[in-house]
Amino acid sequence: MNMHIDQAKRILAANDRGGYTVPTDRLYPFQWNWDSAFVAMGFALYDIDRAYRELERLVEGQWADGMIPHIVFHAPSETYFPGPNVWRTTHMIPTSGITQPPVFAIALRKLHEAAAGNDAETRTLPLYEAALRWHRWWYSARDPDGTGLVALLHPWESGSDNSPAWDIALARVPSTTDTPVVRKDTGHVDADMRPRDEDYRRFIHLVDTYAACGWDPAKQWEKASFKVAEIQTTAILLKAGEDLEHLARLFDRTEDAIEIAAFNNRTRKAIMAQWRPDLSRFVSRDLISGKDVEAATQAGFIPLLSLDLDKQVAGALVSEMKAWSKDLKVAFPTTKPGIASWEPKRYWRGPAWAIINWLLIDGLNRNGHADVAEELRRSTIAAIETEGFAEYFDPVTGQGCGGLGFSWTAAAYLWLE
Ligand code: 9YW
Repeated sequence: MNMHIDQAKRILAANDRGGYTVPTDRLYPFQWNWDSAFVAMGFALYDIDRAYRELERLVEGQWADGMIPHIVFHAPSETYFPGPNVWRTTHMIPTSGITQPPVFAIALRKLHEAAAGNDAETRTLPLYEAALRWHRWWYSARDPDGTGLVALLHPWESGSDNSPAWDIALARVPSTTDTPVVRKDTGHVDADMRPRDEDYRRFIHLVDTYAACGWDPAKQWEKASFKVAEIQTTAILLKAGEDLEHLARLFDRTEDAIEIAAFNNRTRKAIMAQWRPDLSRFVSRDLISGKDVEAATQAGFIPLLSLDLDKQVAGALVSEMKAWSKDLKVAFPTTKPGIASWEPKRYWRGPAWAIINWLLIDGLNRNGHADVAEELRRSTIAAIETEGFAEYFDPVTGQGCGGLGFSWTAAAYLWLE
């Protein structure tokens, strides 16, 4: 048996805090939203009960308005900033006040299929209901004008915190804060690999602003100094929406299925309208300036995951992906190599991430590029087998960076191996 599989399972077991999995010890000591969705898919390969538990525990944090927060603070810890006292939310179990990419329903369908019969439906249904409420929240709170693209009010919601995609939009956010910024992350990981202090001050400025709105979505929408209709999140929402629609039909929830299909159709068209042939990528839209976000990041390729693109568009995306990956030890870079904002070790400004690769691999397979998908799969597996289950990888040297013993890297390994 492949010893790395054993190791991946051991990491997931070691990061278990009682039915939920922390991304890694100390650096991220709580339950994170999209991490748990990936982790649940990993568990689904060998422990379906534990896979369901992961999503069930995440849903304990779901708000009355349907939002599933980006962090659920099940148990106190002093090793992370910002903790519950900074977020000032009012949910029964302390949570953050923002959300994260909705991978949840993608995971749920996989769990349901892995559970195959038995009590699968009983276990899946409450989670299906939670997912549907969350998707409704996305469309009402984050697309009040019905454009089909959903907006983020905080870079943390993208899961790609300090991506160059935010440089212009985030520069408008004041770097003053009411809350002292007492970072803990740079005590765990080399500061060169992390977002800068200035980024953190702006991140916390936004948290202060939204806390002052009492976390009311309409008030936040009005007060937000950061508002980006985001292509990666929207593309994930559409794939999750397809999987949710599939489950709705399976459970004979015809009205739900019609409602979800309408979300999906609107979003499909809206994403297509963000295709930019001159860039060979899809782009986000900055809702404050009204301009395209042209920064060259991985986000522009994620629509492969949820659209059946015509040959020409898929071909252009793939050629662009190949150009970015040329000369790299580990694909796929989160920023185009060589441009001014490219920093191969600094978090979301260049490094390769196993979970992003997972989404891209699924998207490439969907769009008839199985050969490129296979190359990316091998590159991801090789990086992990060489360097271990690091948070992410320097694409130039292959070095494993950030936190170690990382849960979603372990889950990605199990899934891709
Ligand atoms: C933070 C846990 C999370 C991920 C995000 C990643 C980082 C930092 O770590 O967020 O303080 O929330 O950017 O995608 O979910 O792994």
